[in-house]
Amino acid sequence: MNYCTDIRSIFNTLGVPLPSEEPKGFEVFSPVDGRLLGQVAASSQAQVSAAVAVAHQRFLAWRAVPAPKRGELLRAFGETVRQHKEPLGRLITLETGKILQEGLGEVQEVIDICEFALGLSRQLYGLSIASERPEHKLLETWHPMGVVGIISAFNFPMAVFAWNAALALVCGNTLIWKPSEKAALSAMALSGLLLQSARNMGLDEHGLVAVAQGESVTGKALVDHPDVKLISATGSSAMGRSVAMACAPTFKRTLLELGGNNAAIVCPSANLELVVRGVVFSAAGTAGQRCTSLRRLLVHRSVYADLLKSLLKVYGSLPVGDPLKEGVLVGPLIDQAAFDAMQKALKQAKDMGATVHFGERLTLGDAKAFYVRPAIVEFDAQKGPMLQETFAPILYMTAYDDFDVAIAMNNAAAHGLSSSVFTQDLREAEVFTSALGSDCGIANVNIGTSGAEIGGAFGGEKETGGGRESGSDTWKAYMRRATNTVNYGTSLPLAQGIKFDL
Ligand code: UN1
Repeated sequence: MNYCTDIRSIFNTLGVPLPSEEPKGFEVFSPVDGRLLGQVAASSQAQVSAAVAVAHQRFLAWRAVPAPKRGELLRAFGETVRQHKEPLGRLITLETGKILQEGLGEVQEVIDICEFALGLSRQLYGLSIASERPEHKLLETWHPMGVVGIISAFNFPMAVFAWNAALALVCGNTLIWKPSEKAALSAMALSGLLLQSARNMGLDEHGLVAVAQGESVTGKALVDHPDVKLISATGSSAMGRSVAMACAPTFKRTLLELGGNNAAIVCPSANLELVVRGVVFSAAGTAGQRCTSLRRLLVHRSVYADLLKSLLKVYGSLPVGDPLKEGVLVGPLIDQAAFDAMQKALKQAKDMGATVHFGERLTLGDAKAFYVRPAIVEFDAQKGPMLQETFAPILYMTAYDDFDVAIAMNNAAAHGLSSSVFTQDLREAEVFTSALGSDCGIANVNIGTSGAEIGGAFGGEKETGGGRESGSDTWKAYMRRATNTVNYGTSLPLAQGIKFDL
């Protein structure tokens, strides 16, 4: 049996076939109870190469399809995903351990970006610019790039692919997707639905999207292939660095959305009830395994004790457990490595004199499932593990006295993804979101650091990689820009007034 019953029944409902023969690949386990979900065949380098060749051929035709027609594929795909929201959300939960509500929320992101891409398919516009020459027209036109390689992480196994795929397809590109080997089944399901949508519309689905399964060596085959024109990668900064270095010699385009060590500043005027809700969702939600998870809480000394008391009370009784069960708010960590990294950071903090609350393993279910009570760690200053991103539910807390110092502390992290300020003081809110404030790609006011909508550009600065995905004008990253100067006169005046008479 290659796949467990739950997985077979989900794929059955979706109408996506599972490979029938015994794949000799890697195993995918559920963090929920440690059980084997399935075995997936890893793609060889030759298979990746062959898939890129097919995707390149398909691109040559796809780029000629009018963008609003390409948009219809995203409309169909979005509708199919909407119909299957529940089993898809369940699959995400089984494979990543995030609670079902969050699994469903992730599927909603897929639906939302498809709708966004459909609208966008009629708005891929360029500029017309005043030419300095008589009877000349100066234009910007946007064109598809070719095969786009998408590398995604385990923690958002569907939404991150969809942000990239929806825009890249509407822009006229074709795709090869290298998902995390920990979330291989979500990738099979979602890519299967995309192909199914294309087929149902009477489109040739071959080459529109292919999945390259496996570990980083599979990703490398994709990154190194000369016919892959853009690599959009989501994951750790270490992974992003190796992608960037591999792409540098040929100047291959990259779009990097890497980690975050996100902070929130709590000011004296903040509504503490709202702070607690925002902080707990961002810090403990998804078991601290979002790139946008809140990791550092910088609290004005005047409200520190009150806030700590409320947070300890909530953390002490947070429902941790089976993520499919209603009422549970925190599921398991993805695997033992995540648990070990968390315990290592907590030990390091303790050794440095920090006060550690909670963070212990909870014995729920199988020995191979890693459930923890999210931790709160009090430091007297920002230091040690507080300045590292540990992909686990650890909330570091420290007090500040001066708002400008708090902003400097926010900006002292190596990453620059998300940040927020909780305040009722207009000046503090404005400063935080101004050039003098947060240096992150996301700077929020009176909400947590996680849970962004798809309509905005998503990504960040510094070791977060600089790329932007999802909404706003990020579609431009999936196209190449051409400047066109058209002479509709009968003479040849040169720019800058240069005389070059023959
Ligand atoms: C991620 O963790 O890689 O803003 C993406 C959020 C989600 C996406 C997170 N919409 O938290």
